[in-house]
Amino acid sequence: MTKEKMSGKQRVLSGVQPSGSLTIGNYLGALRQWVEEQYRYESYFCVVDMHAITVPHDPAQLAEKTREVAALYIACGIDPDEATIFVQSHIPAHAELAWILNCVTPVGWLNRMTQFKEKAARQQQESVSTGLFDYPVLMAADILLYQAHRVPVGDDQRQHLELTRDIAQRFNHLYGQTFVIPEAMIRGTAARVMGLDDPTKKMSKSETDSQYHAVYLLDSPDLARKKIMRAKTDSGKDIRFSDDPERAGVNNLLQIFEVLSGMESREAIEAHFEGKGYGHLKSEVADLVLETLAPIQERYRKIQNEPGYLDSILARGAERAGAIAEKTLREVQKRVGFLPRQ
Ligand code: ATP
Ligand code: LTN
Repeated sequence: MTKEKMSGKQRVLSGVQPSGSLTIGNYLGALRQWVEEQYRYESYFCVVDMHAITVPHDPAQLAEKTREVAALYIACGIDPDEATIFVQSHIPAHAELAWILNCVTPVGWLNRMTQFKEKAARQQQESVSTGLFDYPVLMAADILLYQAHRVPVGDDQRQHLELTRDIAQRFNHLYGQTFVIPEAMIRGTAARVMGLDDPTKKMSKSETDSQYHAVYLLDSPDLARKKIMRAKTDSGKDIRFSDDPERAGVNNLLQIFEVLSGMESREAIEAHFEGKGYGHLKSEVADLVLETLAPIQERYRKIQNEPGYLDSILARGAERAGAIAEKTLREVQKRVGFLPRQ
């Protein structure tokens, strides 16, 4: 009997690219939800190294970053006895399913993807890879292989999740009911944490132009505080939630505060800051961020100091994930009419 049938739980799958060091944006938008929901669902969390090579990368660093991201999943609170943690490239079925899904995905659908346009615009036109264009199909394969019902991600992944649903529906329509149609799980607050240096841009781990752009989960307390104290705000004084682009910096800090403080209402938060200045807001946000990072960093160090621990988790994860992925892939191959190997 499969684990799902035994547990009767729906499945969750999500992933992060090992394309840099994890930021508080990754934590607030994605990982925190994973941790909170891990016992309610049968959870699969992968480190998507195949996605990380869709833009120029440093091969000397990729394996190390892959281990760092996996260790941070555990350090942030993912329970490796409960959830399955694995590396995408360890499971060949991801690439194999992506190929088959490519053949049911109209190019027009991919042409609409805004993340591709943004990422492609940052590179020399001639060097933009086919892999970057095809990134969302690989992501669909990641999700559909595990028949995931729910996908906890940040707001920037909304469009990719819609595409995944469209691909699954099209496949089911063409070849018969095969895939679960997954739903995105996106938080209302801090689902899009903005850059501290430029609150009009999403905070992102691969952004390296300014050293004050992002707080990384492994930043020292001094550095993290310094970055927050320097966060770009406006020339106003009021500390209020707002959609005004001019006030995006303060709004960003307030959203981080809202999530980390656990205060029940926005009115209460605004009342808490009544009559206080931006410096005060920043300093309270910094306190909360440091309180959040301390236990994560402590657990991370413990994992680093235990030789073989992480590798054993990833080996076990590949075993469990591989079994489920293989089963879905066989079914898909049968449905599209491939001759089974004897
Ligand atoms: P890259 O800079 O390499 O594109 P990234 O920092 O945007 O990376 P991803 O690996 O693409 O991170 O995303 C991992 C998860 O973190 C996704 O669920 C994504 O939606 C979420 N996420 C990324 N950035 C933010 C952010 N600024 N705010 C909230 N969630 C985020
Ligand atoms: N594209 C995602 C990373 C990702 C992912 C996934 C997220 C790749 N495969 C499957 C959820 C489920 C991003 O965050 N940029």
